[in-house]
Amino acid sequence: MNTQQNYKIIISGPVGAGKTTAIAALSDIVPVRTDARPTDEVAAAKNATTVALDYGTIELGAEAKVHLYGTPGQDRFDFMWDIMTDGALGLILLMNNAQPDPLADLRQFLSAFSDFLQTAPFCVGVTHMDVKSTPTLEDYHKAMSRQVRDRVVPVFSVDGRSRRDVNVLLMAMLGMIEPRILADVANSQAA
Ligand SMILES: Nc1nc2c(ncn2[C@@H]2O[C@H](COP(=O)(O)OP(=O)(O)O)[C@@H](O)[C@H]2O)c(=O)[nH]1
Ligand SMILES: [Mg+2]
Repeated sequence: MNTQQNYKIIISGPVGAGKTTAIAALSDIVPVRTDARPTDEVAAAKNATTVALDYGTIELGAEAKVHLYGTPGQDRFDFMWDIMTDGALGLILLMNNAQPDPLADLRQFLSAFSDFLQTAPFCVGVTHMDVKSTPTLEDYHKAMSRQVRDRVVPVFSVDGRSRRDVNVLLMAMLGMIEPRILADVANSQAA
């Protein structure tokens, strides 16, 4: 009998935030990517961007498996976000601090996912802080307090290329979904 728990988690955020990189850093399998050469305005910013989605999995001992789905960053794919959040347990938002107005980006993503976030837990990872140190994590907390009430949202500085950093984010997410799972992970790592 297969009693493995499956956790579907979504990673979203603007183009260039580090979603594809983060999933690749974490995934046990070769992540599925659908990067393609963009033909629009994004081409100026990046050579390859995710037009559909990224997918990776992480085994947590024998008991649990995380399925990570990265959304396409471009606005014109936002119809997919509703489809992707179906059955998802939580959302990780990656924000690129090197962008001109990352707090505005955050607000935009909070509105786009507002239905899902009414019930689902989420946390924020701020990437590219090595490139630009402001806004600070406190600025993110303040910016969110207007849109998100009655809950504390964890905000971390993460380098999307660092497995360790991204793992902290994932563990925070899992801890919000099901605190018990963190004890299981700790036990299986100690074994
Ligand atoms: N300097 C720096 N580069 C990063 C960081 N996180 C990701 N990157 C790089 O940013 C670029 C865009 O990342 P990508 O995963 O393609 O972003 P996506 O559009 O969200 O999927 C890649 O070259 C990454 O290696 C970070 O924290 N600092
Ligand atoms: Mg990508």
